[in-house]
Amino acid sequence: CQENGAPQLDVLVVGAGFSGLYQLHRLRELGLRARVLEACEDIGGTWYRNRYPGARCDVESTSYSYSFSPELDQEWEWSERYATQPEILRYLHHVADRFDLRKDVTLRTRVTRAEYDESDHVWQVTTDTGETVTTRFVVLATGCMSAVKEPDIPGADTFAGRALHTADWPHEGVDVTGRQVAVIGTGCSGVQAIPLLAERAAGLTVFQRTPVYALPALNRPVSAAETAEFKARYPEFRAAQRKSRGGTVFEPPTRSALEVDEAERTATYEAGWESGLLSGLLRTYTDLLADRAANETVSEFVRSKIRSIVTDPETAETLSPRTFPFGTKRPCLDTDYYATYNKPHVKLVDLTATPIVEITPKGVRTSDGEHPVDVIVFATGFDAMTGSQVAVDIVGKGGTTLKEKWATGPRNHLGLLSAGFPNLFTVIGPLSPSVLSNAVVSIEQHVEWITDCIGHLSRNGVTEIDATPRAEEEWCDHVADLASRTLYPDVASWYTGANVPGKPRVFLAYTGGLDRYRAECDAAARDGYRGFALSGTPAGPRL
Ligand code: NA7
Repeated sequence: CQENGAPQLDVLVVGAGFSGLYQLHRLRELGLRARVLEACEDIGGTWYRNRYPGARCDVESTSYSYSFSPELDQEWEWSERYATQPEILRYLHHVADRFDLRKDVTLRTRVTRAEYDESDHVWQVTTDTGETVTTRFVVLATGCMSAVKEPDIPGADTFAGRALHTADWPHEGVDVTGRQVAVIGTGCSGVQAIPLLAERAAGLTVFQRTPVYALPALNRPVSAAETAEFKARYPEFRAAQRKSRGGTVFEPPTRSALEVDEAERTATYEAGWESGLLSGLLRTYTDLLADRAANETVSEFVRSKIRSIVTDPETAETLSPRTFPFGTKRPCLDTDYYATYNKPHVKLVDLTATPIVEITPKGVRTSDGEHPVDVIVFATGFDAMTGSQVAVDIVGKGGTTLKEKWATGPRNHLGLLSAGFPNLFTVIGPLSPSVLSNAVVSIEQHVEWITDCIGHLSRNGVTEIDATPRAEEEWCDHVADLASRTLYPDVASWYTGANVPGKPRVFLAYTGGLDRYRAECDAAARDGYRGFALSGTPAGPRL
């Protein structure tokens, strides 16, 4: 209950995945009243919901894990180079138990609305369980890939068999043994699921609209000796990770792909391919994401690999991306993806030649006929980056909703606060490096900045922080300017919002690197939260 006009909570955190759990831990250290609301039945966020066969991280486990606790680094052991979804979920449960986080997490509670009270500088938050909470600050830890993109295909609800989305897979699993299975979508989720579904299904038909570039993961168990060796250098590794450009540690390239001869380039790409790393190829030359001719050298290298793995030349060609440069849509890390198409019971349907007309009760109808199946797996992706935020009815100053404000694309300052929506922070949201970096490293950077900020405001009696319109405009221009120097914005992808019909076409991430971004955020804080208007008692610095 509220006493003397004080809000019930200092901070309400929305979402109990990697972001929300760490945010709660940090806020506790400040001695603040913080609580997490989570829509799902359990903690884990992305790693709770994406339980499809083959779901695993495509960043190495030792790197895709929290760095804030040296003790945690020492006690946790990863069993594989790339952890599976169940192992990552076990890790998050371990973290929740170890730091006693669960008691402040309320599950099965979806935040549906948040309205800012301009006179009291608090948010009134409403949930689908009928609860209303008054809180000074809100942190949206709702994830970049949590708003599922429902299949925009006519008749999708008429299918008489089993229909599933990769991001909403049943806990008990789905046995496809002996069944005819369709997969629609060949992004990272489809690429991971297809080889495993093919192992059990009697027949697998993959409906591909756009082929992807997939690189071999070369996943393997981690030996006890490797674990011991890694643990010994964890402190040094974590420090380097924090300083890095994308949250993974490597020596940045210094040369253009066009500066070297073909033999040298091919040898370099071979080494990148054999590294089993998502960025193994992109880290070879400076201009792969900035120059089409340079990029074509690596794009063609991957196509040559596809041709060397897939035995049927026509299938190999259909699987070869030709409409966008390598890396401008998110590459995938695979285990046996291309080789799966060599199996006689696996069929590839090229939707550019024969588009889907509708889903029928029996299966999928394309322009050349019906494909009867027992199970349809929609691997159709997400309303990425902004979907989970605009799904909440967020009402800011003057009664404007975030959805209205972002109708032509997201706007905020430093990816952290959107002008007119004070005291509402976002973790790894749009216009931050988020999806172009190791997400956990970005999450820690955001959470730590937000925690320091809230601590500063609390200590100084400041009750409201808002992005200034001018700083916001400059930030949006800066993000767009950096993106315009790359090949990213011209490509239809979820990075540009192009995968969701009607979504404005804006490049959604900061391409300047996590190191530079971190420096910009730190400098703003150091300069008394430059670019933000602080008010309350006593009034804080203003722009
Ligand atoms: P993605 O990468 O958005 O992939 C979705 C796939 O589904 C992609 O191949 C789409 O083709 C395809 N798609 C979407 N709608 C349709 C329709 N209506 N018909 C046919 N095909 C369709 O999502 P993922 O879940 O695989 O991966 C998301 C991210 O999660 C991933 O990048 C990692 O960061 C983790 P399109 O390319 O739009 O032609």
